[in-house]
Amino acid sequence: LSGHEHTRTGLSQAALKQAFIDNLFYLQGRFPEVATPHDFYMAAAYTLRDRLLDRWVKTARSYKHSQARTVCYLSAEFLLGPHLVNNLINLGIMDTARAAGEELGLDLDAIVQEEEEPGLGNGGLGRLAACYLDSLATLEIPAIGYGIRYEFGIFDQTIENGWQVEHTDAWLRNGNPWEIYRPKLRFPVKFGGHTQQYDDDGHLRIRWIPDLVIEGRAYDTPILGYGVNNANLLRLWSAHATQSFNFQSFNTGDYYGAVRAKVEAETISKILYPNDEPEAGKELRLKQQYFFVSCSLQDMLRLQFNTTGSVEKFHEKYSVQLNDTHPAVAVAELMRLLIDDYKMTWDPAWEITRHTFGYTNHTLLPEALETWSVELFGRILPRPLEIVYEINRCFLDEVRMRFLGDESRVARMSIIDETQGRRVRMAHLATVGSFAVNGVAAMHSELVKSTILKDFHDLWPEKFHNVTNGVTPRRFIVAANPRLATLLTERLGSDAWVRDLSLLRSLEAHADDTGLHADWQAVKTAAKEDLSNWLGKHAGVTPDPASLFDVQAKRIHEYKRQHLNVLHIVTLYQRLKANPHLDLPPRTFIFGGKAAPGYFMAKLIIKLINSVAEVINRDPQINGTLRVAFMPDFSVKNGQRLYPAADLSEQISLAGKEASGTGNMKFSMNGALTIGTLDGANVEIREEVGDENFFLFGLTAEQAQRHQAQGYRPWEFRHESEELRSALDLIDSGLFSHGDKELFRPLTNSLIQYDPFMVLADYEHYVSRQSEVGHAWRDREHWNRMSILNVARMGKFSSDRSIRDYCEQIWKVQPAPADV
Ligand code: 26Q
Repeated sequence: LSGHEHTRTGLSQAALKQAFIDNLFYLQGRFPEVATPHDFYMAAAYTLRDRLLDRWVKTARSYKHSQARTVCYLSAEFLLGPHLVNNLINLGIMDTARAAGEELGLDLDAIVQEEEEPGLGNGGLGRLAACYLDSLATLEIPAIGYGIRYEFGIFDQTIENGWQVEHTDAWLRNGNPWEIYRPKLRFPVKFGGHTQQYDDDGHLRIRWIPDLVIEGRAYDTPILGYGVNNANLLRLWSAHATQSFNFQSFNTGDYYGAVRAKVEAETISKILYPNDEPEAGKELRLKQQYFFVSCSLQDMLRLQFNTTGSVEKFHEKYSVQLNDTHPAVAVAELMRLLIDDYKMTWDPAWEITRHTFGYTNHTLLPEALETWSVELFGRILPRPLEIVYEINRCFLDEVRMRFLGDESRVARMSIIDETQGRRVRMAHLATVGSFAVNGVAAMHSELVKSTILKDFHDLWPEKFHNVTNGVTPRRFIVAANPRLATLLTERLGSDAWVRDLSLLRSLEAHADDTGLHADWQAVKTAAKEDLSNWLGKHAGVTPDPASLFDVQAKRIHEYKRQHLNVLHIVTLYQRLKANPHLDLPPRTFIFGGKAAPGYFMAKLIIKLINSVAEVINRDPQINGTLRVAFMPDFSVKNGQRLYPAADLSEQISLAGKEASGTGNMKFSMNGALTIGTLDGANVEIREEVGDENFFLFGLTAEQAQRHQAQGYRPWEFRHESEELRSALDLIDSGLFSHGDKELFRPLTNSLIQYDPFMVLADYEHYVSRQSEVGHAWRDREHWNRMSILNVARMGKFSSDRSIRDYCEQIWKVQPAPADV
């Protein structure tokens, strides 16, 4: 090791190798000869961690000195994906680490594969939070992510007999080298009980007497930016019984009571709810939300108080973003902390609060708007409920003043919905308590203003913004598709595109370069071979890499319309059976995605996909022209296998239902063409890549709405299309279910009678667009050109652009480079 280089911080091959061997010995207690793959992984992780900590400590010092304004991103989910590979990339030592490994006879890729990913999220919303952490650090923005350290993340999925089976995700079982436990950072959180007034030196104040106090403990994970020294903080809270509570019970002899209380307390951060829609009345979920919000706000207030001696300028120090309504109780909690703990009066507390929060909406589906019954809310959080009432009283006075005599508007806008029992509308609380509200794609933001929050837009038009989602190219190109990354860097003459994705635009000039075409196709084929081998081992299907890989990977939901995709597959199957000489290009249909464990229809869709796969894949007449594969356990890690290998990306939700989508961006960045509706960010992707490089189909949101309003009659579409009728009939015939004609009836019946997401209305257009996809695929040169242009024009969809938008439009924060 050269003199100035330190084993714990150096980035040279020699330093990495030395650190790795040291860590293997001193942390895992192993010589290389007897170490397991897991030991190697841990040694590598600790080697990286030391390097992160060095930057992290220095970043914290820089931020403190510069007194920088700080973004706090509050999210019930952070779907981080594996850390090791991302940290290697962001430190810029991928190649050095690989060489260091080779010196020791170790394969870095195998070590990377050992990592168990933290699956602390359901899907898009949680993954978005993780992309934003990466971009915040890369852009050198002082930021803290706050969330919950779930002991069990999203379940692992296997497929058994075609059905989804859920398994607990014990991601912490082998330890987590990326986090640091902060035993001194703990905050009490109250639950239940009642409130009482008391006289505090002539001031009338409220005291909350809880019947349970739980302690939140901090676990910190450093989040390093790409090619910079800034490392930000992700702080996740874990719930524990307070010591005093514990001893109290113990002293009175109630040992079992004490243990029960401990178990009850720890339940709060035990498990991530595996639904990506609210489930009604789940008390534990409300406790989780309040728990992490209260800890996070106490943490911020403490810091502010300790550094400035007051909390009066809290909103100047912090910009707090609410990732959907899950943390919206923060509006009431900040008021409570300012008034009850920091002894402020209502008006100044409200001034601070309404200048602190921004709220991001992620859904328009009415059934996915979060509400809590007043009864439950008040039982768990009596003091916050009083504050919600008071916020609402002041707010409704403002509405009445502005819209004289319009009591129906007052009822519509109230934070308390009185129409279906009394319920707290979390989106209204978030909107009233925030200085900015944004949707996650241009079209979605417009729909927010014209539908669910229309009344609020009438009142405060200037509050409403759009920030189109983005994804990090570090994970979704560099880590997921190293071959493509190498090719791009080679062709552009520099890797600057990794931090400025708009630079990919210069590829446009090479869109017809035959040399590039050959390399492009080789990169894609290699990724398809990798995926094919993986599917062979884990899905029992080994697709032909020469076939068109047609991929739909996302949570299983009726609005996302995986069943529309299935109807197309069944249609092709019938065409081929009727005409065995039909000249169809070979296609492999690949699905991936989890269903909420209680969502019957979604689980039936998984069963249908696997049942159709079973029949088609072993039909000798089909002879491999069509193949269907279900990738089990779609996760961040498995997504990284999928995106690089896709030729075609399925983004086929009913227009107006998908707020943004982010998978659409990940596929496109990796050279897949999109077949999609005018929904969410598809609209903007099509705008960027050009209509001629995008397979558009389907109703517009407006048309869909009009149809619904005029009385949509799905059965008419069934009558009018011979092919649609026979596809539905074939599913009902029992062919795919070993003769069981009833198995899929709930699905086909729902389609024919109600079809809430207008699958049948869009079927014909979808199928005909799919034929055009087939034709386009035959002209491989033209296809490659379209694929290159897709990648070249994806600059807008880097999460760096999204974060810049948030910084400028909403948070008003500036970069603060960390000095080393
Ligand atoms: C709420 C209350 C109780 C239980 C569960 C929930 C819950 C959990 C997760 C509600 C919603 C979610 C997740 C929603 C989500 O992932 N939405 C997606 O967000 C993406 C990022 O903005 C968008 O791209 C997708 O369009 C949107 O569906």
